[in-house]
Amino acid sequence: MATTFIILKPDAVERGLIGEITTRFERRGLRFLAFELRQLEASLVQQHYAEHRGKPFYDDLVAFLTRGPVVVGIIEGPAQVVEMVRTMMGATDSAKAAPGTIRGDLAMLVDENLIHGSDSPASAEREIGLFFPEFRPV
Ligand code: DAT
Ligand code: MG
Repeated sequence: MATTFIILKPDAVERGLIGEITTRFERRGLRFLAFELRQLEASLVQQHYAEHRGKPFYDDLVAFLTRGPVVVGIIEGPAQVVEMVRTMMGATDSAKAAPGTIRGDLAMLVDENLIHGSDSPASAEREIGLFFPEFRPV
């Protein structure tokens, strides 16, 4: 088994899509090990998205992630769970995301794209450490 990290972004919470998105993961057979509604501090979002610092969309990205509550979660699944969750999310630009994916079914913008999911096992470990410093896999 392996774990990955997700954020249901403020647009998902505002639009009442927490249940819809969560259900997709649960119906797939994946399991939440942590699931929490939180208002994020800009400093934490900046650390989380450090790889994008300096890009034209960076400031708007941080403002977006802090404009309202998000859900942060840890998902457990098979060894490929990081990739499974990324596939279920769809392409970053929701307008190009395939039907059947979360972004392809429920969103149409590149910035307000509903969900973050770790992009590699190393990112998952780093992000779980940032958002759930107390978490220890059992
Ligand atoms: P992903 O969230 O699919 O991992 P990413 O890590 O490349 O995508 O970018 C992080 C977030 O930044 C993304 O979910 C939305 C925003 N973003 C990325 N590219 C963007 C762009 N060209 N214009 C506006 N926002 C963008
Ligand atoms: Mg990313």
